Amino acid sequence: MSPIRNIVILTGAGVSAESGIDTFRDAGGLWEQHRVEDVATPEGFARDPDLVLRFYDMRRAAIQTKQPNAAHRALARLDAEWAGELLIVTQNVDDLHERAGAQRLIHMHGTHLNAWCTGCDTRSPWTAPLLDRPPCPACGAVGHLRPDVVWFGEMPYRMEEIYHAINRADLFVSIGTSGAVYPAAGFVREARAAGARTLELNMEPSQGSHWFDEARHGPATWLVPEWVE
Ligand code: BV8
Repeated sequence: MSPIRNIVILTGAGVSAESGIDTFRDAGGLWEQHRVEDVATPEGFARDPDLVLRFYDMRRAAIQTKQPNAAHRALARLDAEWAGELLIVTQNVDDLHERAGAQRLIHMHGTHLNAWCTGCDTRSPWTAPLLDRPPCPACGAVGHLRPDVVWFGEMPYRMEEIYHAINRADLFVSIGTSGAVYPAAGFVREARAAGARTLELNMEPSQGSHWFDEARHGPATWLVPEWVE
């Protein structure tokens, strides 16, 4: 078995579940009678901006009250100590990976930490509600701020860097994701094609479980520290 030098780790909502942040599909993915696919889309935003801004204001406020858990901390420790290449690609918009100390991190679906002004195309650090249409800190325009998250039909961030890392990986680990959303759900196949070994750590088999060389099922706060040690 060739030595492991380069690692890519994909995380999803399951890695933050034990911090008290709701996942998308465990609770049936329903929120105020809307599925995340309906709310997290440009069409949904155009149709009912208040509903979408309220959805994100609620989640941003909830995230601010949560703490990283043992899984985030174990990944941050691995990131700090791993001498080879390592990249954590998270689908999550919470900032628990960085608050646990992770550095080599990409938020492919954006982050709740910023607001994006579609007027001047600037992303600004943001913690307040967007529902009452505050002015953009950069250009002062009102009514152009949206959450800096990637909705369905929008291009995820930094895909070139992600595929570059996957193509160099010796090990690909998927943690706490249902494998329901692409392109993230396809990364395991890219990793296999690049010759990487693949491992799934999840509460239950994901939709792509059969693509993994190995799968361990249970809570992330047990599986991840055990795997990192
Ligand atoms: C794009 C916004 C192209 C931010 C999100 C048909 C076939 C294939 C693809 C498509 C298709 N039709 C449409 C598409 C594309 C679409 C897609 O994949 N749709 C799906 C529904 C079929 N994808 C897109 O549109 C993407 N963009 O393709 O662009 C393009 C190309 C060129 C130019 C322009 C565009 C964009 C996708 C991003 C959408 N945005 N969120 C936010 O609000 O957060 S997606 C949303 O779901 C979240 O961001 C999250 O990242 C994502 C996946 O959810 P998970 O993280 O996996 O969470 P989930 O609840 O599903 O699962 C949790 C898991 O954890 C479970 O397995 C559970 O068992 C486990 N778990 C729970 N507790 C624990 C645990 N595990 C361990 N321990 C625990 N304690």
